[in-house]
Amino acid sequence: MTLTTQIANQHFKSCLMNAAGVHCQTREELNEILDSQAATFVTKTATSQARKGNPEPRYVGNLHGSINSMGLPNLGIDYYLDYLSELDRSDLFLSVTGLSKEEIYQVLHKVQDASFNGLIELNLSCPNVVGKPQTAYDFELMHEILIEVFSFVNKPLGVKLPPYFDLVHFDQVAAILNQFPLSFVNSVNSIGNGLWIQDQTVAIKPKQGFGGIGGAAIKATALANVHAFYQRLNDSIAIIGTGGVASGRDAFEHILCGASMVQVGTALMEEGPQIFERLNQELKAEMTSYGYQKIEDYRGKLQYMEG
Ligand code: RRO
Repeated sequence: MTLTTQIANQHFKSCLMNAAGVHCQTREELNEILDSQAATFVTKTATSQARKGNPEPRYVGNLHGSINSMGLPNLGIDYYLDYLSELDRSDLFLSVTGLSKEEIYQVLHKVQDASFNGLIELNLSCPNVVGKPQTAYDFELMHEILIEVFSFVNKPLGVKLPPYFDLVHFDQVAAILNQFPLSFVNSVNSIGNGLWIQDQTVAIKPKQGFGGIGGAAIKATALANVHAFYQRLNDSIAIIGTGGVASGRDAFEHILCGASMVQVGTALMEEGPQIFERLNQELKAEMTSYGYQKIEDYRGKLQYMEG
């Protein structure tokens, strides 16, 4: 029995890791993920300069779901590149973005020129920056950004996408993504601009309470996005499944839908890095009950009903 998996020629001892934004802002938090039974880590999404993010409270959650409007708090791209160059490992993920396309290019030029030799996750789907739309909902802009990015980045790079809800949108997005040598696509980021109400008041302060929804509440949407892209993307583009994973069974379903790696956000926030021990054990038990020995025995083999 093994949970090993592969993305962009990198081998991982497990298929479970953190989702960007959760337990990954400081080197101390990232070290704790490395010390856990997670396969690897992805950093908090880094911008060109450090950011404090939105006013608090900006996250509320439990095991049923979460709402956040963190506003991209991070220590700046130089901090993460320094830390990653000390680690000098090719199996770590660095998440990056910018508040404009020019900033995205600036950050990625730095990453391309740095000694970093891991995987880049380009976040095109942050829902929480005041006045900034989610890039990946503007298909023309996303296309333009990817043309420029792949003109100078030759390190393994994938994109973090927001959830889509219409089958035509999956067709349109996949037609764009298939034009590029992407190493992976990560579906999904939080569902943007939900509202969570406690008593008579919004649960978080920024943006009059509007924020990204995560956790169990979004699992069905996440599974649909993973499978829709699995059906449409070139085989060379791996899929990372994110959304609503709090048990081994949840991870099993993401893999059945086509995910090669599964990320954990809300449940990691609630339980801490020891969650990976439980999830690895539960996923192995789920696989044993179906007679599967490895991820590739069932990845993408979701069954449909006849007729
Ligand atoms: O920092 C955030 O507010 C945030 C980001 Br960058 C993201 O990509 N997804 C999210 O739910 N929150």
